[in-house]
Amino acid sequence: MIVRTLADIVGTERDVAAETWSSRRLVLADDRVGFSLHDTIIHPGTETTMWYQNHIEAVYCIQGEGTLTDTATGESHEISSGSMYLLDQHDHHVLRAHSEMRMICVFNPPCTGSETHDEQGTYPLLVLDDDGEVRPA
Ligand code: 9YT
Repeated sequence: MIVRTLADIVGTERDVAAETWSSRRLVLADDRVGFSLHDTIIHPGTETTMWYQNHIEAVYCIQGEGTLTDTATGESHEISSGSMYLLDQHDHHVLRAHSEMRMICVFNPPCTGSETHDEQGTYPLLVLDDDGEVRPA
């Protein structure tokens, strides 16, 4: 059994900041359970374009309000505490945060730790080898 608190993560290398968000990574690939679990803050007034071409992500909002747009269809959804969205089709999407949003995010395959979006809003597909080294899949 592994027990961690958010306080254990904040300020460590598992606390990854980008321009529009901060992701506190509670479970990562090196835990070897097949998914990663992130407690993510989306900064208010920001717009983030994302496209997880290599991952499936479930996002559960527990704080704040924003608008999620599926770029392919143009369909928008209002997201607030209690809303979940599952990017089961590697959906290209935009999240506009009207207030500070706090999201619980699950990635499969798991993130290895330091992933941030490339210019397309994609995370690279990285794996841990048997020696615990991170390498491209
Ligand atoms: C909601 C969302 O996808 N934000 C981007 C950060 C990502 N979820 C992460 O790595 O925690």
